[in-house]
Amino acid sequence: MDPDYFIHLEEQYGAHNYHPLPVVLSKGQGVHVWDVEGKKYYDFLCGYSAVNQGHCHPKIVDAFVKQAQQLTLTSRAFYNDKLGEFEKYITALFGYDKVLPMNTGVEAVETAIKLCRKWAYEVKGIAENEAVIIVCDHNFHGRTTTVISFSSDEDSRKNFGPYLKGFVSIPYNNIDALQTALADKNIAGFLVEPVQGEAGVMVPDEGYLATAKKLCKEKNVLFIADEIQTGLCRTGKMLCCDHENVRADIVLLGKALSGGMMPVSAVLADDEIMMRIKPGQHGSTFGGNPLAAVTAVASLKVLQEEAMAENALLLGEYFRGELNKIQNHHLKLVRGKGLLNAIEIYSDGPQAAWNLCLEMKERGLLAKPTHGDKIRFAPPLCITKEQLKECIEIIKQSLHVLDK
Ligand code: IF1
Repeated sequence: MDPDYFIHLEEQYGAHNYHPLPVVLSKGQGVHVWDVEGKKYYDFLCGYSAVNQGHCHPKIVDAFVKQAQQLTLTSRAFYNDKLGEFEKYITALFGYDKVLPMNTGVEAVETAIKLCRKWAYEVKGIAENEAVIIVCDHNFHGRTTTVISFSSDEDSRKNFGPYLKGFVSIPYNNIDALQTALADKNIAGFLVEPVQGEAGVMVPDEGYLATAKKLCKEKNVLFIADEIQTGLCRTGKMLCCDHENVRADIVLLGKALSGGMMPVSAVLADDEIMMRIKPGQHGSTFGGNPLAAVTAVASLKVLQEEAMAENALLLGEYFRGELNKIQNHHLKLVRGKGLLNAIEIYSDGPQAAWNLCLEMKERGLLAKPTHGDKIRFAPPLCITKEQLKECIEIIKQSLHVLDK
């Protein structure tokens, strides 16, 4: 099939809210995707870390299909025979009293904001409507109007006002700035990405998360870890916070929680926080549906059965080591944690990174720039060392395109 036919359809009939790389995909399996002309690629974007387990993982697909033929949605007006099993499984796995199931990642973020505020008023005793949540500059937590209210990215927020109050933004990876912000008695929570993904895979200093959690505890402020992109083995541990043995007060999961099958997100917290929400005070039509519950359990089991965190840790170190050996004057730096990595290139504009991605596409590897001169590399966590070696060679050979 002619890829231009499909591109035209999206151009003609779809909102132009993305600028995709010119490739039309029709099949995915493991670390690979195929375009409509049958060309095979390594997927190094991986659904923005929603396909950690690999595309169409057979065990997840089987669980999904079996449940899809049984019962997909009951709403929470009734109980079903799959939600409780999922809730028991995930709370035991992560060590929290309760889970609140939602759908998209940003719904989990919104849920955490509501939980944090309710806890602030009803437990901490902050005056109603006065709660403030600390966020970090260059954050990405989703695209609802609440969440873009505290974005520092003009593209994400311009002309979407008026913006929601109750947030203060501080520099990321800056303990002094956090300590200063925590002096405000109305601070209810600190919402942070353990590694800033969209900002270009910004890895904080060793100890940042642990110190931040300690300072929050001292001030009775909730530490809210957005692990929607960094969680589920992506950075080499089940949760990125595990690298520093930090137990967040609220943990947000999404993306790979369903192995890329469907939107499934979850908010984990203990009873003191979670039980502040009473019946009828929060929810969503699809939140906690049996299809999502079954798919999430299968997705979490695959991550553990196939030791994907260990693989991400080892191969991430190998990947950064090999990229750092590449002698190319265009390559400014490599950074990352586990298999969440990015390169920064020297360039006089975003075109260079785009051209590099086009060249890698021609050579069989799909990746996309984030914020101009950075390219994120996040393959499925089932990738082998041999496959990664091949991909490193593709990246290395593609860099010449920057010489033009
Ligand atoms: C897009 C990237 C962006 C996230 C974190 C919450 C959410 C995300 C840490 C919201 C979503 C996605 C959104 C997608 C591109 C991608 C992304 F960093 F992963 F690359 F945008 F920054 N917290 N990230 O990363 O989850 O509601 O999307 O399920 O909007 O273009 P969502």
